[in-house]
Amino acid sequence: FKKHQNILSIQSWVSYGHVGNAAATFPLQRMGFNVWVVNTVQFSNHTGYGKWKGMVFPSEHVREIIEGIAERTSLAECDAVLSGYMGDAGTVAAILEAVRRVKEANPAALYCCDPVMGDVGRGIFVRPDIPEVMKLLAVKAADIVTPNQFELELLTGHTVNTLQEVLEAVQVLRSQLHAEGPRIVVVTSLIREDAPADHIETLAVSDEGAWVVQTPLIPLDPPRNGTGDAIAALFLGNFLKTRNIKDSLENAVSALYGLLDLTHQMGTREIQLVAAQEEYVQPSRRFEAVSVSGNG
Ligand code: PXL
Repeated sequence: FKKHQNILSIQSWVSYGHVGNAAATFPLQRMGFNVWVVNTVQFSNHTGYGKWKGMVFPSEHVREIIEGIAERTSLAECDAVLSGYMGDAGTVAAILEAVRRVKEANPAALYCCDPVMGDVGRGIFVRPDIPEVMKLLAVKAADIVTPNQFELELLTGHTVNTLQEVLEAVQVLRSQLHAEGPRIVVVTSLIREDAPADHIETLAVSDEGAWVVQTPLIPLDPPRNGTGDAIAALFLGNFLKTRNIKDSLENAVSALYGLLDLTHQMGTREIQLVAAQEEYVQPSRRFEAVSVSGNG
């Protein structure tokens, strides 16, 4: 037997549809990970519908659940912490406390912060005090961050229209990450003026280099929520398995493409998270990452 790895995933929960933990947990489980799921909110559905029921959990609730986990098992068993949609700005402190405790018990554990704040076209969709704490606290503790293009601009204050500008903004962001970690930045939903217009890109940068994958733009109207949450989970899962940033990027992007292609074919408002399960382990179409440098 190879023992499974454990991921502590702290994000939103929705009952209907797939965003937050309801988008991240199943792909990770399908990949063979054990997920310790902690929910920051419980909503009926994602906020993209404009209406939802349910509540944001106070940060004490998040803290208490993590304390309960620590009473059952050693946090040394935790291989990574993944955070996403926070709900309440105070939740950041509870998450960082969890990251500190996990790393104390297991210094090799990674913290992957998906800085969920908004998207192009929709603007900021979290509480107005979240971006500040995300920038000042969460990102600084992170080993891996997975902003979309909008969030990269928000975190760095840089506008990014070209590959050169993206790489510059990524370096600014990387300099803010946890200094002892691998300092990986993954930029999702990247659309720049110096790339083919019918494609969308995902970029991954670490000390080892920078890689980009282009995938055909799938017409998703209305936009499908949860894709960012799914790719953050898929990247982290693949990185925990391979420790190779290029392979992880290719696997995660190929899996997400399969998921979105199926969703497009089925024509559903929600992503086809369950039906696409094979894509997470064996993507039907493989996309290759190419190495990029600062000069384009
Ligand atoms: O996909 C990000 C996200 C996560 N969680 C909740 C959301 C959204 C985006 O709409 O509403 C609850």
